[in-house]
Amino acid sequence: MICKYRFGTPLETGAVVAPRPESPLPMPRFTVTEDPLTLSCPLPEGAAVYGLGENVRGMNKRGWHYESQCTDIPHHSEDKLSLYGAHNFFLVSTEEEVFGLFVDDPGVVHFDIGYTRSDLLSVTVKSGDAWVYLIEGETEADVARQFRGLVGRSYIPPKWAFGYGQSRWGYRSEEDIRAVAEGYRSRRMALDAIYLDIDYMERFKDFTVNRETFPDLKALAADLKRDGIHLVPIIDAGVKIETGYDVYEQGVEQGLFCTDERGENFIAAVWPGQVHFPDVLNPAARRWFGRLYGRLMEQGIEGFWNDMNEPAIFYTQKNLDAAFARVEDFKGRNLNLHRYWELKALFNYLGDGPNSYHQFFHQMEQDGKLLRVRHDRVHNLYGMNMTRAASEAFDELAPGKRVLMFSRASYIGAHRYGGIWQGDNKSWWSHLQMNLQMMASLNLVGFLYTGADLGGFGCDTTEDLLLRWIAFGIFTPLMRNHCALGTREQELYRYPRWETFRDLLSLRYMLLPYLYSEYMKAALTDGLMFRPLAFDYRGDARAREVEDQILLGESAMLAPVCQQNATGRHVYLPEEMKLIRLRRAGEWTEEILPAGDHYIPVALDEVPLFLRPDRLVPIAAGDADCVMREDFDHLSLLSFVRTEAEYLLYDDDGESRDYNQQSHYTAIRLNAGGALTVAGSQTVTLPER
Ligand code: MIG
Repeated sequence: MICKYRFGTPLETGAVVAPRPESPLPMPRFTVTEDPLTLSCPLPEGAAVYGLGENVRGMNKRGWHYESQCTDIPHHSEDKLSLYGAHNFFLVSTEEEVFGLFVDDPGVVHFDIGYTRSDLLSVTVKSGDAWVYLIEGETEADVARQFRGLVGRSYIPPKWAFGYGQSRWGYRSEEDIRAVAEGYRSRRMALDAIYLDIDYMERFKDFTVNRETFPDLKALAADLKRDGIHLVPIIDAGVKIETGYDVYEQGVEQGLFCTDERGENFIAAVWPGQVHFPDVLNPAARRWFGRLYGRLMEQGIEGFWNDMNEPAIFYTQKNLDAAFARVEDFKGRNLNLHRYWELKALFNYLGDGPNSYHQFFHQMEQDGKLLRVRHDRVHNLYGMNMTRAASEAFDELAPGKRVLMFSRASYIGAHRYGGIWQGDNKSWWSHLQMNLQMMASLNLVGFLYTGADLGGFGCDTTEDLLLRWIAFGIFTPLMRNHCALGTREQELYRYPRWETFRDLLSLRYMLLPYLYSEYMKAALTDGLMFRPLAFDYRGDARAREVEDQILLGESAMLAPVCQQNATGRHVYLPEEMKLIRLRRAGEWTEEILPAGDHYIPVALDEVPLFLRPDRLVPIAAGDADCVMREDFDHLSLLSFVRTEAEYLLYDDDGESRDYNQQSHYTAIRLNAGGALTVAGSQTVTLPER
């Protein structure tokens, strides 16, 4: 059951797609206080709190506080309150009951989850205006499903986007890109995408291509595509101010940029230097900006990633001018420490944050009319609307087709338009575990197409960390290895154990029938592909505490090694399971383990997969070098059958949006005696062993 409550004068954010009547009754469960608007409820001992999407710390969010304020933040340490997304949905789960709360307001919202007082949860809405939805249900999955019914179906990418992708900030030219393709292909290592970071552009100008370094993008894209590799360029939020640059000139002429307090186009600086921000909260600007993606699509591009759309701001012109004006006061003076710190701070807060968000304005659509709103009031909607602009344009530019799109910043609702990646993590072991934890939290708020920069973005990676991270990454829908300019090279073929990497990649392609089925079923039925153990084993107090294992789809549990130098790990099994040690496509060993605690040795070239009783995992041969060349018609099974297991397999052409066809499903049934029945278009046989 969902009840909707109004506080103050809420804005229409576009998060909700299934409108509901406002409840005439006061809100139960929560105590409401004003100035600032705060909703509080007791947290009983043993209650866990899940959700809040992209944030640091565990899947159970209890014991810290968080703030929805989309931020370009390259240090994902435990002291952080916000990352790039604003995902104001959580659920409180006790042994007796589950309820969820969605706070729909695009300004700063603060969540104190047992931080100030361990037995109290409180949500503070800075603006005082919000639509609040209270969702009650039987189980976590049930509350999550109701929530997704409210906010709409999750984005579905093309099937090739489930393949492996290589990225690096620092690929400077066509030669660099061809060398990466060659690095993988010459060793017969699978690869479906190479990402273009900002260096492909001409002076960081959106929708341009540097003709010196990429003389013929169209030919390059076509060549790579013949080899099963898609080129995926980045698009940044800021539009370079440069006379003669048509995107800039069109935006100015048509009045489609954000403005400052005097109504002039607002000037900030990001990679291109001075920029204007397209006012994507205005439908006309969205239409204009979205259509520009077509320029790259005409050159054979079928996927994009949207960056810097919190929006990230290095400085605003106003803040920079003010800092320079004040710096004179310090010149030639004998500065005491206090004054010295003041001087240093002068140039520290010129961009991201409250020092700039009040300096610009949008023409936001509200009830069919345009309303001038100051940015800080609607900050968390910017990234979503940039991605929405692209997504709405794709409907026209590539009708009926799927286009790969994922974003850095997001708000709830953005999960309909694209996926998100988990931002600038580091090559730290703790961030491998955070990748796992965020999969669960992000699924809960609707983002199914997600993954982290495998191997870590910042810092230098190591071969063993990369091996362990890829061993987990083969399960995440977005499987992309990405790293920062200046860090150690991270392409898998460069490492002494490249053959092990090749084998790990083959496992991804082998598992695709399962991963794709689970993704599509989760998207089409508002389900959760990744879940904490506690969701499926509700009565199990131990399961509630597990933060480094995760359920993947209906059949599998994952327990990756996340520790340096470890040759294995402790694993908790809530019930009897079959441990499958995967080595490469077609090669694995099996062992049945009783419920309880185990220490499992895991070599660097192994991937442990735990199969639940009476469950199946359909697999392909895994011998192709890209999704397009994998045979999905002739499948086999990983199975753990005590009595009988059934599995509903989903497959489709991977490109069109024609999802609701009965013919996409194949029903597989296997009993303990080994009798297999298959109804549908795929051929499934039992593996020879
Ligand atoms: O200020 O485009 O998160 O993935 O490589 C850094 C360069 C800008 C941040 C993104 C990262 C990307 C980088 N970008």
